[in-house]
Amino acid sequence: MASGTALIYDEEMTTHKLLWSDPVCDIEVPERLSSSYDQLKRYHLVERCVHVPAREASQEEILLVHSSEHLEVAKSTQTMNEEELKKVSGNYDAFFFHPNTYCCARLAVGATLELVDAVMSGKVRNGMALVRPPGHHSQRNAANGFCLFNNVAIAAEYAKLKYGLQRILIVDWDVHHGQGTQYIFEEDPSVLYFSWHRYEHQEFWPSLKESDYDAVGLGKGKGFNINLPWNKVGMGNSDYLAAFFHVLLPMAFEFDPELVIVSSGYDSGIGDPEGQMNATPEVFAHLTHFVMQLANGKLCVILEGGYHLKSLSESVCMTVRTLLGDPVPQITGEMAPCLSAVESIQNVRAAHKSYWKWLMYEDTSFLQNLSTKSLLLKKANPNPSTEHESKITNNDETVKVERFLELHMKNILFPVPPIKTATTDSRGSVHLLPVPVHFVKEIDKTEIKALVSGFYADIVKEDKNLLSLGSILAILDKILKKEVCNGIAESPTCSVSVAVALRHSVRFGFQRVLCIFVGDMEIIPNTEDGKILMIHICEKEQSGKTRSKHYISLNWKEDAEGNDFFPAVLGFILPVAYSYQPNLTVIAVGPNRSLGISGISLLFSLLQGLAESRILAVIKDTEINVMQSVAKALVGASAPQFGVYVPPTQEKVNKIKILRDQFQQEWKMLQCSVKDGI
Ligand code: X5A
Ligand code: ZN
Repeated sequence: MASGTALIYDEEMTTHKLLWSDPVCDIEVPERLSSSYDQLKRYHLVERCVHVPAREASQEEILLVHSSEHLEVAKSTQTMNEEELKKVSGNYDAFFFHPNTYCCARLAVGATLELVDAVMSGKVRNGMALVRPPGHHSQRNAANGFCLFNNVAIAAEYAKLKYGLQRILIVDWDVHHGQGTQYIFEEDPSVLYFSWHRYEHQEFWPSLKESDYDAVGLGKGKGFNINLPWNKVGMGNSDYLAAFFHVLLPMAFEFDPELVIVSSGYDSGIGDPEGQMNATPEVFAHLTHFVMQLANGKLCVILEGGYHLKSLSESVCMTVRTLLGDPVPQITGEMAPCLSAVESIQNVRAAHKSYWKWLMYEDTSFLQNLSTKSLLLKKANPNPSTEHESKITNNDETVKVERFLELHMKNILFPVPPIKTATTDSRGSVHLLPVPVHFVKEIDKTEIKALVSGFYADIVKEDKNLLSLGSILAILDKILKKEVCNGIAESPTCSVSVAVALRHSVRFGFQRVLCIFVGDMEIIPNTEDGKILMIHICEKEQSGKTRSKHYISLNWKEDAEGNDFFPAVLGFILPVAYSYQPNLTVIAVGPNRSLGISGISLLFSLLQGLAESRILAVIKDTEINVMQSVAKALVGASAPQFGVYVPPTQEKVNKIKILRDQFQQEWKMLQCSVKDGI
């Protein structure tokens, strides 16, 4: 199993620069690369990565995507004087040539291909390439939008050719539409292209009709082009996460890529003069964490845009930290997507209904009114920023964001524990893990009795229970003290142990603990004070439970043929969990569980995005066959194993829809359509 994270950076790519005055192009500066790299050094991330040298791509490699005419023009600029350079540059929409541009662009492509090789050969698990010029606007025969060669598109063609790949996912989280990439793969079903972008009803550059949600691909490629247009500026963390939960991730898991390439622009982050969005750097840790769950972790992240140097470099660091497997920082801000975002999400889901199995039962009866609706919204709201408070327009704002980020990053950075996972040393299976695991010494009996005094006193009378409680509390203490990130314990009395652990966490001072029960268990703790949110996944209908937003019963039996749990986790559990923002997640696996190992692994892998990745796993002693998989998911040492994707039945899709309707007022990240009067 591949491990390690590659980092590709070559100072040579800072030599490409604008030689004359051009207010459109002057934000694409060499410092974008050097300041990102400096910040990576400051966080000691460079030394933790595997250095992979860049190389110049060959002409044949560039011709995988581009015409020979385009290549020849680019080549000819090497010997031009400033006046000639300016003239050729003028042939394109937003591009500038420097005598060294051709060399840099070949290095940018070559760096991207080297990263693909490092990941595909298993030399590393994943990696990032810091490149200039960027690529995603570049087309077969034209430079465009600061891009000369389409680095990511060439990499996808290269991976298909060299490694025989049949399914590649390109995630373009740059704030601009990668129309170049769309054109290149429009008819190609082997490349799934996802892009969100500032659109403002076609007002924003490049102002193309084909950037809208109804451009789904052509011919055989129908359904493999996903456009999520943002019709307002100021989109933030919750809008981006909602887009992942309700659009990208379900499609991506159904597509089941063999490799993921990210067109990683950070102009979608706060402070960027182009994007004017509000997402803070830590959101990129979450986005990265999610795409790491695909393609067995094979992930190449390639820099595209990003023009606010501080925002850019902090976001790059967030991405690289996450690639390295560090805990995911807590997301900040109110967790509710804005109305305009929900409208866009609803539209793209409707547009793709006939191409994706998980969407086939979507209700699209609202569709006939859609276009008029958009027009009405547009007219009624001529100022695109009215829904969002902050809009960054000038230099003052840029400096303000710099100061904000300086403080903000101090608040969200936390020491990384040297050891990620704690367990007790009673079970052989966990010892097989290839990474350091902290073996916790059990707390002595009098100490436990003191800890649980006052509640559940009768339970601790039995010696066996006492011992198991002791180990759980010992592990929990390590998590609470941030000595470890997560932990696993087995228990003969699962629900009681969890009850004690929850109590203990709340007494420690946690305001919100998310508790997921898998299996038939009696659920002891009360949830009235809102400090605990329970999600109970079980086969049998749980009757007699009070209807409370803090107790949710999800009746689900995983399909025997494979994993059909994806839509439930992405479309329900994660949105609820992200709305809640827990300080700790406790996952208990008990008897008669209706989820198989693949469903449970999925749960553990994806919930690590919450609570700074703090998870306590309590496994009933009869279920220890899931231990190994849970431990693997928690230490993050191996690729995620979620089993074969099986589309959910109509009954199951309806189940999610009913729950969503029931809870979306309370847990707002569930919202993915506007028709129910939100
Ligand atoms: C790579 C990228 C933006 C071009 C904007 C032109 N290009 N107005 O972010
Ligand atoms: Zn961009």
